[in-house]
Amino acid sequence: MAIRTILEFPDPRLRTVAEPVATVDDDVRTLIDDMFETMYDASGIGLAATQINVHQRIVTMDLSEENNQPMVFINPDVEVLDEQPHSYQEGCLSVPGFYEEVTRPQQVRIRALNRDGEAFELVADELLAVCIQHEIDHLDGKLFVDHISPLKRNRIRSKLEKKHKQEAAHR
Ligand code: QAP
Ligand code: CO
Repeated sequence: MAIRTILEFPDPRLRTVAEPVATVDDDVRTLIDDMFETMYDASGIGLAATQINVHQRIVTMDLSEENNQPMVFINPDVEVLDEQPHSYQEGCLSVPGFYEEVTRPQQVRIRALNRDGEAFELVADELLAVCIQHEIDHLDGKLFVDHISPLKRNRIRSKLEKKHKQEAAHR
């Protein structure tokens, strides 16, 4: 297993649209293990493969307090079941240190493959509904900052660019 580097906004590679996984094989399962290790190491609750610069449609998630309920979604898709707008203060491992209210549909049905390549579906609301929509956005090259005002987004971009310059200078 390995911890991979997480890309940070405004890295243009985060704008790549990921390809569906054709076969769930051992290479895919190794990638999933690396995603969990990277996500837990960074204290995240959700990670899309896009964020580690792998452009395949894979999401890892663990919404439990104890970090003992790993969930994986391969080629995930959602169908909106309840359009009712629901707001949540979102964050992102690719936008570290920034949190903003994002409004999304309240309830969705998720269809995906598990790590054995078997199809499953489940109805999601609350944090799971927020998180899967946020992660599928990553697979489509989108970020939660695309859902907020351009003014707020540009402020976040400047602050992260400044941080990246400082990190580069100290290396
Ligand atoms: C996506 O985000 C999400 O800024 C997962 O300094 C977030 O795991 C879905 C994190 C909120 C729904 C609601 C962010 C860790 C983790 C940071 C994350 C940070 C350290 C974000
Ligand atoms: Co994110």
